[in-house]
Amino acid sequence: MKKIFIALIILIFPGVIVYGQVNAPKPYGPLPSANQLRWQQMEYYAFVHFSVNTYTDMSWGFGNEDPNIFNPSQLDCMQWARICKEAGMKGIIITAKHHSGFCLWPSKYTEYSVKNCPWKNGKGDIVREMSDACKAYGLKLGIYLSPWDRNSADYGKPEYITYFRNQLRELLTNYGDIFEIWFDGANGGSGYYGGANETRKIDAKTYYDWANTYKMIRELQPNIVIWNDGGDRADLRWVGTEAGYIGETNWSLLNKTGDVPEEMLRHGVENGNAWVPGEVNTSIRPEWFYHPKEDGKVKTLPQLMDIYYNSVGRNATLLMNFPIMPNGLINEKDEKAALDFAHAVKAAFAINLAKNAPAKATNVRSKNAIYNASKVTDGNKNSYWSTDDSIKSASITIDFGKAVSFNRFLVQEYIALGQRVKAFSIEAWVKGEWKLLDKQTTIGYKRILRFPTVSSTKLRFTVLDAKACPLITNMEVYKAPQILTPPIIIREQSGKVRIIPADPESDIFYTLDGSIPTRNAGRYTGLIETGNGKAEVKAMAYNAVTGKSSTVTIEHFDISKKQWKILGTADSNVYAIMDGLESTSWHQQQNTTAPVDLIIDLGQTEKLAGFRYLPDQNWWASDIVTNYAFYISNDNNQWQLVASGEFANIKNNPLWQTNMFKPINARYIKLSALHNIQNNNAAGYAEIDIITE
Ligand code: FUL
Repeated sequence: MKKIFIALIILIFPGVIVYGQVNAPKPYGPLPSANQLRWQQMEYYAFVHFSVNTYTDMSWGFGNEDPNIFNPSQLDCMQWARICKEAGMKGIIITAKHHSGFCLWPSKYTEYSVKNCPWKNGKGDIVREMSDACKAYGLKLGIYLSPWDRNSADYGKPEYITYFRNQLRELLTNYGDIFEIWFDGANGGSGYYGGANETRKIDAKTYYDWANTYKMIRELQPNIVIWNDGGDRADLRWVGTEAGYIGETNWSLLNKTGDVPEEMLRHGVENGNAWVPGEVNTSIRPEWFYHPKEDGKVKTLPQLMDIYYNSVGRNATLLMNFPIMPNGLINEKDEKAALDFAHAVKAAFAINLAKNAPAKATNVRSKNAIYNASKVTDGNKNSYWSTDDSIKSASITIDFGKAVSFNRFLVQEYIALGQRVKAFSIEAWVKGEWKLLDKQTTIGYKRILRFPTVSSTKLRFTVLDAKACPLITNMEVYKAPQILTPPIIIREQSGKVRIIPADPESDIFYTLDGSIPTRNAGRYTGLIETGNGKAEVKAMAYNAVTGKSSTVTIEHFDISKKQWKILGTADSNVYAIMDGLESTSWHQQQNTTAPVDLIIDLGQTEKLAGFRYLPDQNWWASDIVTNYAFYISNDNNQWQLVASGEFANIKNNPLWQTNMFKPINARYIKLSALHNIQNNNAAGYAEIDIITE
């Protein structure tokens, strides 16, 4: 009886029973583990870097830092967790031990930890406080335990591996669930090593015996994912850069064994035999640890948005670092940047124009409704559109029912059954034909495309090529507001003014008469002639669609440098110091002993009242002048000293230095570099300027 009933059902509803159950797509290639899937869905989480080197302004501790310097007066892990939560992050990875070897928890196995520092009289435990704060804010906790330990006397010997595992056991046993463990690849260099003060080299491939360490980790924390740069293949991969992006083509695959050159870190390996997805790690400032000189270098909103699209939007997760200040808090500028970023992401993805929109596909697996096109707009992460096994190229058309404007497209594969799509395109129906908006390669867990705003009634998504029948679980369409960041205004040596917009889609309006620019002001279309005199330029970005304007950028420029000549060098690169661009610099040859002179012929006599110096703006910049003498002349022969002194705090804060003096007529100027930060005979400059009366 039962058999007859089933046969009847099959006859009446062939799609549902025969194909729906029997003909489900098979997994293809390596698959993510449940832990990797859960991790990927976190999308965005934080790093916090804090150690003894926070107090010495160093990137890496040497291992000999006195624990007495570690004394945060306001340490508050709740503040860190609150900011991360408000910023939309899902977890925090803390540097329980960085390369210095100093432990933020009172490890039983070393004296080099919080138990021997003044903070809380040695009774504190930052990992505990972090764990409690994460619980309070519903965040997951991750641990960074540096395999390289520049404090340990045993580093390099087998005993160290026991020590390392003992520490791991403490961290993975006493602080609740740990979602990710982070093993940095840096190791085997100079260090304190218990007083040996030497260089120790290890064989990273064999020394740590990762296989047994991994076994222990998985026993202690079955839900963890392991990140390991340089060791045995773990669950996640580095992406080859700390600048905040992964390749546009991004396979979540590598090979189980073998070296992983940068190319593979960035793009994965199309036919790799292991699932090893990418994690984009970057810092909200240039460096990982806190340095006061970076207070003016917190990443801007447009930079952070680019990082988002180039990480989460390219099938990776985003691990964003907050350096903790010596007082134990996240700096307010970093907080503001992270919250502004979160608001901008929220605003970009506020209204999904494709939600529940009717969709049609050129092929549906076995013509079965459970795989049809509507599955990509139903908001259900467990349903997906798929094609017949033989079909590796097919389209879906989403019909908005009316003209809508959009500039973002989000698409997701059902990766539980493998990453499949090799190439795809999107088109908009414009004036009776399909207009190509973008053509890309991989999708994976999530891919987001940005393109200029288009108005259309329909969108067509086409899988152009796939490893096996595509499984697409989600598509979303948005109209993201423009990011109206104020433009940058520079004056080139020619005297012409250049305005650089933060967002190429916005219009720029400017004034030269001191008035506030409105959209009735001059529209910037290219270099602006401003003559040779002083100039005051005000500019703002304007969005014609929303009618919104950015704040106004105001720049006051002194006389143009058109006639200036730098004397005493044949190096054509020297004019980088008057090109208006802060990112370019010029460094004098080190073939003289200090003072190192920079002599400029202004081309005509000017009434000088001061000068300005901007040192090289690169993070590892050298040749920054700390002590100077400034001379003027009318004949390039007789020189008169008009100012001398020190550029206070220039090392920590390498900003524009301005020095005024009693106005005086002169045609030639000489900036004499007496000392630089590294105490040798070099002098470098990003920009030089004068102030006339
Ligand atoms: C790097 C380390 O050497 C840095 O200090 C930092 O911890 C970063 C996240 O990883 O390789």
